[in-house]
Amino acid sequence: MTLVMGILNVTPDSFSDGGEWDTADAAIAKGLSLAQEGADIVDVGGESTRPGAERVEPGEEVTRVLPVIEALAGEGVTVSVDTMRARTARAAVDAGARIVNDVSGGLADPDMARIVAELECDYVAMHWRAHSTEMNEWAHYDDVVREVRDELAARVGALVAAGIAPARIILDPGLGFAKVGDSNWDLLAHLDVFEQLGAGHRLLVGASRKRFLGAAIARAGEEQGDPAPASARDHATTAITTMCAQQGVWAVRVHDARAARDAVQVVSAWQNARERQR
Ligand code: PMM
Repeated sequence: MTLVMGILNVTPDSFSDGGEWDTADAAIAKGLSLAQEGADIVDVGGESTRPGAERVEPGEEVTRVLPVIEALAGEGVTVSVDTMRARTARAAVDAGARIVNDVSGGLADPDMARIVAELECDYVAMHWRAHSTEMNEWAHYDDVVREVRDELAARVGALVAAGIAPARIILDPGLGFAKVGDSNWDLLAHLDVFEQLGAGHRLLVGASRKRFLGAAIARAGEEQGDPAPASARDHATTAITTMCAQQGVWAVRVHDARAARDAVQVVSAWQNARERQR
């Protein structure tokens, strides 16, 4: 069954939930409620990656996430840390995180692959081309599916060469990261291409509340202006979760854990009925 990764951004500026959980106590309470609502994993991040975001000081990033990770792991929650920095990854795993979720797939920090190999934890390698301040300048593709596949394959090669076990690597097409408009739909419509990459890597999809969903559900007349705001994109997100679960995606990264959990269970009930008929 597809796992639900609940998003916990301990940042003042994330694009859709920034500023809500920027004290440790509020973030811990939110993390526990995500788990209670059905998140199998809680993804704790201390650095916003929304388009245009500036980087956070490394010390500040660790200060934001560490107490939250320690407390959630102490309560038995499976925690991933959303970071591009090897130093943060190491501190987080020492504090109880079990998965390193690196939106740069190891490109932002030359030490990341080696440290993750040493930590022997699971590692999400997302497709990435550039930091948030310039990523939209890198959003041109002749064939987005082929290029993202090839670039992810190159990352897998480098990660495995650095000593990370292939079974530890989870791949993510990186929706919204150096991708605009239909590129995101092209990737979603061809997820099978990524499943076929190398040694049967698990797949993670992060579509929650992203801009391309807002554009897809915009009502007549809104297309030219602001697409549906982030807060109005949860039903669209759940539709994506349903499609991902149907395709056997390993996990979806979402803000609304309960809705995702419901969708995953509905797909599972449907698939079980199919099996019974065989
Ligand atoms: N998206 C965001 C942050 N981290 N991690 C992975 N693996 N995949 C994603 O798509 C992803 C991510 C940006 O969204 P947010 O600001 O709502 O956290």
